[in-house]
Amino acid sequence: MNMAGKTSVNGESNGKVHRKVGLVYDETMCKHDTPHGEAHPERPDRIRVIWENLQLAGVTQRCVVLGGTKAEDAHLQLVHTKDHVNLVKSSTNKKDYQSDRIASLVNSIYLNRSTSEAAYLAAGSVVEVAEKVAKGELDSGFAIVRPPGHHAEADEAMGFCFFNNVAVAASYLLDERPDLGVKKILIVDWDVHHGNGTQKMFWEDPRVLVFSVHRREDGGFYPGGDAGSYNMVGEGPGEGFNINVPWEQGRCGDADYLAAWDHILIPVAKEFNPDIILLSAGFDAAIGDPLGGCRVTPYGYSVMLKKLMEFAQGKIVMALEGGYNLDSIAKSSLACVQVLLEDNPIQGSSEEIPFMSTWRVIQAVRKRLCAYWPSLADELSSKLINQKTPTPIVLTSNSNSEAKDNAHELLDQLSKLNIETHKVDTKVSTSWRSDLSKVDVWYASFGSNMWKPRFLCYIQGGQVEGMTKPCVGSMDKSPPKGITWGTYPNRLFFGRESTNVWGKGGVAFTNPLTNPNDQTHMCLYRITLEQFNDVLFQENGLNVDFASPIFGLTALQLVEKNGSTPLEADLAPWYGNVVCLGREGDVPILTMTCTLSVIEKFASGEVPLSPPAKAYANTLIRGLVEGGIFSEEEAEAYIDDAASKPLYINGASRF
Ligand code: X5A
Ligand code: ZN
Repeated sequence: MNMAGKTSVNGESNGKVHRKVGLVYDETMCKHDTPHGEAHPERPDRIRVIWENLQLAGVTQRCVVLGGTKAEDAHLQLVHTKDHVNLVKSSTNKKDYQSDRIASLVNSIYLNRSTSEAAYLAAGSVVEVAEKVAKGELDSGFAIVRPPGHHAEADEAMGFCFFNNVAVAASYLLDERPDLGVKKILIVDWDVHHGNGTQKMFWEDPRVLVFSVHRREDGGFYPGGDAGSYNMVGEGPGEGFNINVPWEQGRCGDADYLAAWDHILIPVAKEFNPDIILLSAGFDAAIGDPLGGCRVTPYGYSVMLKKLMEFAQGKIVMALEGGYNLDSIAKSSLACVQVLLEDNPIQGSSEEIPFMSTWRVIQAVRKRLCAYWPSLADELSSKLINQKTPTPIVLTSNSNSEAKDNAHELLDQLSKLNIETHKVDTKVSTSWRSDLSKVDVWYASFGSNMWKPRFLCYIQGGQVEGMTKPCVGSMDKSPPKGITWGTYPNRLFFGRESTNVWGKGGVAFTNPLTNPNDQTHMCLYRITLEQFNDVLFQENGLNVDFASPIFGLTALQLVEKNGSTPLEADLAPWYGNVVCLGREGDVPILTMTCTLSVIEKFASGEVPLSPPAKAYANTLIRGLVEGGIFSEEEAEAYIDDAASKPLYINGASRF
């Protein structure tokens, strides 16, 4: 990259005026960590890699670099209770950070003695940048902060968040700085998780339009429940000023996000006409993110941001929220800062088209909100929602074309990323089905599938008692060719908070690692490898019309050789690991459970262990009883035991 001739700070070079972009980075925020160095995705390196990548790309010299500023209690108390502020503040003096284990399991929070300082710095730094942008000292800015903020509620830390950094900054501008003339604020939250805290804080406030696009899956995705639904539009004077775009599935990418921009956010932003935009910029919808399971590319983020720069004279304050793939967050952040710096048209294209479910969500949101925002009232054209080829991305840009060299730099970098973004499920299914229909496997089930009528839902389609929705079934609806039972030296346990099919409560997993003291009873169904794929698709909440199998012949060979094979992580976030338990005749016995890295997360509490809900547990008990394995009492005791024992790894308890 050619830095010659470019001066720092609002520099003029080659006759071109850069925008003045502020960056906050403060190493002190890296000191917030797990109490004993346990692995956690919200880790110190997140902000380090973002910063280092910006330095490497030479963009920090062209920005105004600010150190962190601690928030004032009075400002935190604009959105938080006094008790909450004091609780976070006093956490510095705790003797035993491990004692917060219970809170951490329920709320996805950990603490150490630097947590309070980092949380004050994160909130204060966003306030500082927001103030400078509102004043006009900066055109825009990016606060590279942690811990994140958007899950934090008035009186509660949750989802790795302590203070709601963006909400504090918004309230500060509106309530403490009337002199700056900020009367209307648009908060855009593109973190993959719903910004529940921000939504609550401005629920009745028409001065703040809160827009959140997030993966929701009917409440099954964190933070869960109804809060992220598109029906949550605000109340009282704030009615219509809260907009949720809740994805029904993972794997959403550039095309899905840009469709939400073009058909919801941008028209509403035009009507609302904000004085400033605060961006809850989590990068956990990025491709490769271990928690998000979506596929937004740096290019996608840059286009989303560019489209926002048409409002509020480009006064945008970005604040980091989530984002857990270090490589993805570093690249996405750089792409965004380059957009903030350079008033260039962005070119590029995407091979993607939005999912059908994306159009369904967008239409539902438009319908729910069109009474408040007339530009949402028109029906979307059927040509658009049934498109088979991507729509070119068109940007209305107010920029001139002098800055070509910079545009080329950006494009150059983006093209080097070489990220695979095609969507497998939009294609017609092909010959893989007939190939895999010729191979038999034993599918070993240890959860609800032990009850035959429930398992048959995956083959023939349908819904049994306790299920909240039906399964579509396998393409090949022939019944299993055999049924038998086996007991394996693996640890059965229950985890995660809820599922699509069973609602609230944990579901069954088995540890892929064996231990002679453990026992999981399993019901084995002899089915074809094609059907096994359809079970895998359905277990992971995917459609069954994939162009390729999720577990093909090569994977089968691998699993027989290695004992287990992880599946493509963002396709199979739940049962992402196929394990070979042995053979019955010449037919391999396969089960599906989580990966070892998810086992670690269960053991560390990052992903919760939680007991099964009644309806789900009953299904397992029925399976065990009708299979002749246990009496009802024995089956209950077996389930209770699995649900209450702590999870050990390598013989050592992590708790
Ligand atoms: C800020 C953020 C995610 C919390 C996930 C908890 N939080 N399982 O991305
Ligand atoms: Zn997030």
